[in-house]
Amino acid sequence: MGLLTIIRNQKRKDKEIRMLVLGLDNSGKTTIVKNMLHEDVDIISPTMGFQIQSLPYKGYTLNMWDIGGQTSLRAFWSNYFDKTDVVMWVIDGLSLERIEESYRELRDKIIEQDRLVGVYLLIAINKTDLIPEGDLKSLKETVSRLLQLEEVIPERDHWNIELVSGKTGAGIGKVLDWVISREY
Ligand SMILES: Nc1nc2c(ncn2[C@@H]2O[C@H](COP(=O)(O)OP(=O)(O)OP(=O)(O)O)[C@@H](O)[C@H]2O)c(=O)[nH]1
Ligand SMILES: [Mg+2]
Repeated sequence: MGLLTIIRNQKRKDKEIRMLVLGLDNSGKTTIVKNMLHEDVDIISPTMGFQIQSLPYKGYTLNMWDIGGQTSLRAFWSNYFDKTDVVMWVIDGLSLERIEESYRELRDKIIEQDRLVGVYLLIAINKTDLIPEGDLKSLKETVSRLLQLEEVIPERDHWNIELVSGKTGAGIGKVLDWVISREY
């Protein structure tokens, strides 16, 4: 290994990314985080406050703030905004009747917040293990159409939408790779 490579690797090792995991209650935030940590995803209860989990991933340290999504807890989300690099917004792909509520909260509490300007946004459509394979493409298109992120966040490299399953781990690697490949 050349000196330059060693220095470069060292720099990457130091790289810490702060990611807030947000979204409505029951969308699967904690399940996704536990899956990322290779922990048991079968015994999970609603998050009443928040939990910080650290994941070493491909030379980065991803500090994930898993925050409770129940209505009464949403007023406290802004307490965690400082120094955020990425927001992962989790949507329950099974309960599309709550997509309007999810979109409203995403817009009001995240996208329109001055303190989050410039932060990367990853939309994770979760619970895809319970959705027929043939419906996934149109589900992603429907969510994309509803959120219209290209209008509110013109920088195309600043947001992304992925289909995931916190239960099976499908799509989780793609999410992590996208997160670490942004410019910080
Ligand atoms: N089948 C399936 N169930 C899931 C998946 N992700 C989460 N669940 C279930 O959905 C429920 C809620 O999951 P949580 O991870 O607690 O959701 P949360 O977003 O952290 O909820 P709060 O902490 O209340 O905000 C649990 O019963 C999970 O087992 C998934 O990918 N597939
Ligand atoms: Mg939770």
